[in-house]
Amino acid sequence: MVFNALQYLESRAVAHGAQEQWNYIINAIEGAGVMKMRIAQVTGFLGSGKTSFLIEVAKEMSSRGLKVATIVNDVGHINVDRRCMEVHGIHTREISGGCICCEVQGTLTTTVTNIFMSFRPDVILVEPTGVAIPLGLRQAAAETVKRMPKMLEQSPIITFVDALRIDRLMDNVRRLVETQIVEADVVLINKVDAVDALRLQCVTDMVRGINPQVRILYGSSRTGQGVKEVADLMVHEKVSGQDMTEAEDRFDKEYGE
Ligand SMILES: Nc1nc2c(ncn2[C@@H]2O[C@H](COP(=O)(O)OP(=O)(O)O)[C@@H](O)[C@H]2O)c(=O)[nH]1
Ligand SMILES: [Mg+2]
Repeated sequence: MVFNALQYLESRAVAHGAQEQWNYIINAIEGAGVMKMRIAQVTGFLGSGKTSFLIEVAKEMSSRGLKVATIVNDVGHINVDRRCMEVHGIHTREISGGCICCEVQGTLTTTVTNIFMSFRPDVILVEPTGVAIPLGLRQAAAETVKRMPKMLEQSPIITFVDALRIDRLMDNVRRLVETQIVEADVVLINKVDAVDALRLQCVTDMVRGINPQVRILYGSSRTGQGVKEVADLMVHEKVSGQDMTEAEDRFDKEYGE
């Protein structure tokens, strides 16, 4: 509703040659602290604890008076994640038929726009399939933001690393796990309740070996560790603007013909 009205007013302003005045008004609204809706995406292999953690993050945000919605994306048939989220009273939409980081990138824009129009949350949490890579997610969200730049903003992309299973994953799907870590804005080493200090150090070293600069957080949906930090980061920080060209070149080199 608000968006429709703003879009209409902008078109009228442009038609009357008043774009400059319009920009002034919009800047004033933004300056007054009206928060843009956040698109906050995570990635990480199936089972790394994304859904469990996002439920806690959504609860934390709600307790701060923020309105939260989620988008879950599944290539499979029955979306368990959607049910999990809805059981906790979280407004959830589903994207199926492929991964939003590649095959159905455009669907993200439509889904985000629909949620924005109907529910107007402060934050949309996006859980893609376990094989999504940050570059594709960043591109998909960038396309969406481009449609409504005054209304939307992209939060940093968080890659979940399962402290319990990372070794096994490195044996079986090394390239995917490495790409998810290399392209992340932030890595969340998850399920720290279930590992000891030595193990945690090993996992941290492994992540650092793959991406020496990346910011690392530690999390557990069981103890609540990291939940507040992640909520803060999703609400207040912007996507790092990692050089997409560099990532795209690397992608072409690794996956191209
Ligand atoms: N020990 C432990 N197990 C967790 C934690 N979070 C999730 N799990 C378990 O990991 C499994 C996968 O969790 P889920 O949230 O569905 O992962 P997703 O596939 O990444 O969404 C489930 O069996 C959860 O109970 C955690 O913080 N600690
Ligand atoms: Mg899940």
